Order: sequence, then C-alpha cells, then structure tokens
Amino acid sequence: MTVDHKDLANAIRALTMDAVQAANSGHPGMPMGMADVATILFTRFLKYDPTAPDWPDRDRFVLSAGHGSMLLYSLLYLTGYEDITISEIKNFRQLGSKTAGHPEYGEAAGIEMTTGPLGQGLATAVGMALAERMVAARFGDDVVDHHTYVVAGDGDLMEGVSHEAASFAGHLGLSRLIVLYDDNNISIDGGTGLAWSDDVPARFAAYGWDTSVVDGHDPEAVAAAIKTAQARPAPSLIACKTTIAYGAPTKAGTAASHGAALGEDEIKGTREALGWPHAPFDIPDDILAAWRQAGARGAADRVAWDGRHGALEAAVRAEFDRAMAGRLPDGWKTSIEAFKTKMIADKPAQASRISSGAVLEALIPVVPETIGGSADLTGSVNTRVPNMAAIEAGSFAGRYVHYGIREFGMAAAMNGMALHGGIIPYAGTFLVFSDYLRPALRLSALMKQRVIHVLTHDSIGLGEDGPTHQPVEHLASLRAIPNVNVFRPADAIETAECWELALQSEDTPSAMVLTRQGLPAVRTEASADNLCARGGYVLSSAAGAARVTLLATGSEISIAMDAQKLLAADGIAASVVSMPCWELFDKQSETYRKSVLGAGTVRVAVEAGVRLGWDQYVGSDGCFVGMTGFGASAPAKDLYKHFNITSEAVAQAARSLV
Ligand SMILES: Cc1ncc(C[n+]2csc(CCOP(=O)(O)OP(=O)(O)O)c2C)c(N)n1
Repeated sequence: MTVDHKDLANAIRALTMDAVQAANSGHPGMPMGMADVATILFTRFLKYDPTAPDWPDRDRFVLSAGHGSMLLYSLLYLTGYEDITISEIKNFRQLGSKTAGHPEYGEAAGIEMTTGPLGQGLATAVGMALAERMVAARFGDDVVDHHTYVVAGDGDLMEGVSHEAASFAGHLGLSRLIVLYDDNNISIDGGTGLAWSDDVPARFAAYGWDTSVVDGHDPEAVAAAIKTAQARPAPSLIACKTTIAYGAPTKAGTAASHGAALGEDEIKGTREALGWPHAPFDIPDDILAAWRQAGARGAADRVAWDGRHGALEAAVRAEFDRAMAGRLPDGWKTSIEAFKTKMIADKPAQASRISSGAVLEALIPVVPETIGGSADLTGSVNTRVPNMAAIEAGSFAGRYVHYGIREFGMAAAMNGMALHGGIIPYAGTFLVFSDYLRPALRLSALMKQRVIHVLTHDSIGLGEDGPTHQPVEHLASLRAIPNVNVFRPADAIETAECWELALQSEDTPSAMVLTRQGLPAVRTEASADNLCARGGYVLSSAAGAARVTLLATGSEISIAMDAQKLLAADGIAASVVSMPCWELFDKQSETYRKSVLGAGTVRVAVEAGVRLGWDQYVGSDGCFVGMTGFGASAPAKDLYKHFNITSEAVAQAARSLV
C-alpha cells in the first residue's frame, strides 16, 4: 500500500485521541485540527535531524498552543526522536513521563521550550528568530541559517503579549519567522465570536507582516503558503482555516473537543470517518516507516552543515562552539577583578544602577555573547555601554536591543534568545514594572534559562515619581518564584559580585535590583572571595559578643550600619548582615546560616519593602522595619523619614527587644 498524506496526518490524529482517552484528560481537538498543517511542515519544510536534536542550525519549532501537546509528542515519536517512544505516548500526562500535560523544556529532546501559558510561545519564538539573525551576523550564514516556525491558536493571538511580540517582529523584519495560525474559531467557552472579532490577517499586516489565508486541510495549499512565506522579506502569518477535532463525527468543530477525552463511542466513529481501522496506539509499519523517512530527510543537511562548521577557521569555530554551549570565555573575570580593585580604591558613593552600568562597561567587551537592552528606559537603567551598536531591521550585528515599551515581550524575547543559544541576554526596566514581565520570568525559571533582568528604581528611594513607581511588594513577589536569584546589592563591590554570580548562573534567571539614589560604599576592604556568593554574610561584626543581629539589603545597609553605631553608643553590640540574595543564602549549610544570623541574638531586619518573607530570618520574636503600604510622592530622604525607615527606628526596635 502506498502511504499518502492522509495516512500520515491520521497517524497524528489517532495517537492524539488514544493518548488523551487513556489519560482521560488532555486536549484532542487542536492536534486533530492541525494534523494536516503539521504533517506538511514536518515532512517537507522543517529542517531537523531527530538523531541530532541539538544541531545548532536546526529550524526551531514552537508549539505556542501548548495545550495541544499531543501534536508535538506525536510528531517527535513519528519522526524518530529517541526520547519519545510509544510507551511515553501511552503514558501521556502520567508522573515521570516525558509527555507532560504541556510540553516541558528539558523533558525530551525536540521540545524547544515550555508552552501552555498562551501567547508566550509566539513571543519567545520572536526572540529565537532575532537570536538567529544576531548569531548569524556574528558567525556567518554558513553556520547559522534557519527558520523559526510557530503553531499558534486563537488564544495565543488574543493574549496581549502577542501584540507586543508581533509588533516587535514586524518592526525588525524577522523574515525567518513563520506563524501557522490555527484559525478554527473555537476556544473553551465556545465560538471565538463570544469575545473576539479581530481581523487577524489585517492586524498582522498592520504590523508589517506578510499574511495569507489557506484551507488548513488542503496539503498543497498549506505547502504553497509556507513556500511563499519563506521567500518573503517580512515575518509571515499563515491563517490556516481548520476544523477542531477534524474527523470526530459529533464533536468536530465544537468546543466539546477542546479539552476533554472524546469518549469511546466518538473515537470509534472517528476511526470510521477517517478510515483508520487500526488498534489504539498501533501505527502500521508502512506509515511509521514513511514518517521515519521524513524524519531522516534532514540528516544530509546536517552532515553538510558539519562540513561547513568544520571548515570554519579554528578560532572562529571554537568561539562559536563556546558561545552555543553557554560557556563563559576564559579570563572573563580579569576585567571584573580589576574593576573591584578600582572600586576598593575609589570607594564611590553612587547609586547601584550607576555601579551596574560601570560593571557592564568592564564586562561587555570581554563577554561578546552578552546582548543588552531595555524597555525604553536605557538612560535610567544603565544597560547600554559605549560602543554598543543598536540592533535594527536588516542590521543585526549590534549588541543592544531597543525593545520599546513592551516589558513582557522583552522578557519573553530574552527567553527565546537564551533558548536559541549563543546569547546571554540582559535588559532593564523599573522594578515596579517587573509585574508586566513576570509571566516570562516565571517561564525562564521553569526552563532554567540564564536571563538577567536589570530592575532599577527599587523602592521609595526613587522619590518624587510617587507610589505608582515605588515598588513595595515586588521584592517579596520576585523572591516567591522558585529558581530566580533576586540580587539586591548594597554598593559597587556587591554590584560587581552579583553580576559575576548572575553571569555564572547557567540554570537560573537573575533579577538585579538596583537603586536610583546614591549609596555610600560599605565594602571598603578587598576580599579574594565573592562574599555575595553565599547570599548573606556578616558585613560588620559586633564589637564584642553580639546581642543584636541587624539584617538588611541594598540601600538599607547603610541604615543598619548607622543603627549599629547608635546601639554601640548605648553599649549594645550588634552585627550587620548583608543579605543580597536570599536564594543563595538558603542554599548554605545550616551551620553557616546560623553563624551569620547569630546564636542567641535578637534580630531586626530593615528593607524598604513589605515584611513578607523576613520572618524566616528574624524569627518570631524579631522585628522588621519597612513598608506597610504604598509610598508617596516626595524627595527620598523625606520619605524614609515619613515611613520611619531610619537608623533610629532600627536602633529603637533593637533596644525594645534586648
Ligand atoms: C495565559 C493563559 N490563559 C488561559 C489558559 C487556559 N486555556 C488553555 S487553552 C485555552 C483556549 C485556547 O483557545 P484556542 O487557542 O482557540 O485553542 P483551541 O480551542 O483551538 O484548541 C485557554 C483559555 C492558558 N493556557 N493560558
């Protein structure tokens, strides 16, 4: 029997409905509707090699509609990715399987990112497509020359972040980005018309995209549209008109097939309608062989690429391999060490955002894969250093990205750059606006990506801009996300140390939380060790046996130091502990943590934010000096006094406890 397109696509449909039925949960509709489109993409266009899933020049495929995970798992199994076996498909959504409810990065080769939070797949793919152009600009089209394909649904395109991301991609003319839009008019509540009447192609055309509309069940029409899209000088959106749960006799075209198993009777009827008589999970040999043959298509390309890669000048090849592997260059610490030596000598009193800019001046030239940016606050967040050219449409050799006022899009794009490889992205906005990017930071943490957020204007200390701009709950809220290092350095030396740690945190995103206002130098003696590496340390020991431990971060360190003096005048010995990174401190041994927090001392913490989280360090009988509500508009020094975040308040709290 000759295997035709219908057989190939029906294999996806069958695996999907059987896996969802076996799990008795999942989303059969979308994979069944997009099976034709995906088959065309994976058998004729996508450049990949299942035997070399990390091949740097592979096309990236992002399933933005992550609820349709069975589409991706079916494709990975059928094309021959080792990680996804038929037993993994049978174990869909079960504990310990690689086939989680939504695709999870790192669970199986071929999953380019974690998807499920709608809109983020598309926004992350924009970062991948940008990274492709940037890494190509650095190393040449011979080794970097691929596309980024996205399958996105109505939900992805309704989400706000899709607007930010699509607008940004259109502006940059990311022509190798091709979005296959599952235009099925159905979401969970029913028809999309309940809440949506956008003209999607017109919307994307307005962003500067190339657009087309095709029958998503006509293989040749889909193929022709992809071919055309590849040749266009703009990113492309192909609206594929599909029927959700194509083939299901009563549920096709209805929301009933979106997110629940079809049921035995409906599956029986679907098998008949599709002409698929095979048993559950049984893919006939000839159909599987045809799929595996499609999966083997890319091997020749990959071997040819190996040749071109091998022909690179040795030093260039080594640099390409290093950057793609995410290894920092040899000797990168030399410049930061020199910077620290200078800071110990100069003892500058300056805002930590200024210190951060100065650290970057030392780092950027020696770590060429760092790519900076900001959401239209460059002069405030100090993320751009001299000689950093801006990225523009058609000109991708620069090191600086103007993301525009698109915090969420920026953070998602940085995830995409980090996932693509060859780039360490960092970019800035105000700490208070970290709320706008938080969902992407959460995914970064979940995917274990090295993405660095520069978050300045970190408290009431920013002053006159007032409560809309003064973060209060943000430190607590960022600290609540697992696997995010929240750094709040106190001076130039701590800022340098925290940057060093952020760059080395290969599996953890970082938030560099920095002040607008000037800060005195508190680390005035050279140290061979990076003291911030332990997250918290005794910055100033008590004179004699400590009765009080004062805990603080960032700008409140100097308040704690002054309080220490006030207490000393009263004969109360206190130590000051700097805690620039709780997450790293929590990883230290109990002995170390106890030695820093002090045995038998009373503890007072001071931070210009809310108390949440500090009780674990100050204990049930400790005190906290900080904010209890929103800030106000006034000069910073008046605000600290007004909200009673002062050395006298800290000293008084300590006196009341001893
Ligand atoms: C940010 C976000 N909000 C809500 C959801 C829950 N959710 C999952 S799928 C879906 C509907 C998506 O509709 P559509 O993209 O049209 O998918 P289809 O019904 O065609 O499968 C919703 C609301 C989600 N996954 N992410």
